[in-house]
Amino acid sequence: MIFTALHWATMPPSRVETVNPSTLHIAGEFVESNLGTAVEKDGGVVVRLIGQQYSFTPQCIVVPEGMSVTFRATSADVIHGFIVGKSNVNTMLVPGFVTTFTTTFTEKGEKLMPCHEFCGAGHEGMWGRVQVVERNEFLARAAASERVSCVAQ
Ligand SMILES: [Cu+2]
Repeated sequence: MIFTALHWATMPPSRVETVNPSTLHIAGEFVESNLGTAVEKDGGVVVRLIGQQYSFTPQCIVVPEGMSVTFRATSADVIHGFIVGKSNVNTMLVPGFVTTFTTTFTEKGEKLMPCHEFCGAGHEGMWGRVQVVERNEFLARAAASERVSCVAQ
C-alpha cells in the first residue's frame, strides 16, 4: 500500500485499471504478441509494453512524429520507472496496475528509455530505446504489420 500511495503522489490519478501480473504473459492485453506499437481501430496510436527485472519488452519502440501516442504499460514484478529522454514521458510501472500516458513526440530521432526507479541488482542495465519516425513512414509500417517495433534493428 505504501507503494500505491507513492504512485499516486507522483502521477495524476486519471483512472485505475488493474491487471494480474502473474498472468501477463499468458493471457490478456499484455501477451507478447500484443506488445509494441499499434494503430487501433479508432485510429489512435497505442504502445503496449511491460517492464520486468531487468528489461523492457519490447526493448525498442517505434512511434510517429507529431501524432498523439498513448502508452499502456505495466510491470511483471516490482515497481519500475519509465522515462523517455527529451520528452515529457515520466511515470512508473506498477505491478497490478496499467499505467497510461499520452504524449506527442515533436522531433524525429532516437531517445533513450531508462528505468529510473531502483528495481534491484540489474537496474543500471535496464533501458530501452524509442525511435521517433516520420508520420508517413510510421503509418506505412503500421499498415504492413499489426505491431510495430524496432527490436531487430
Ligand atoms: Cu527497473
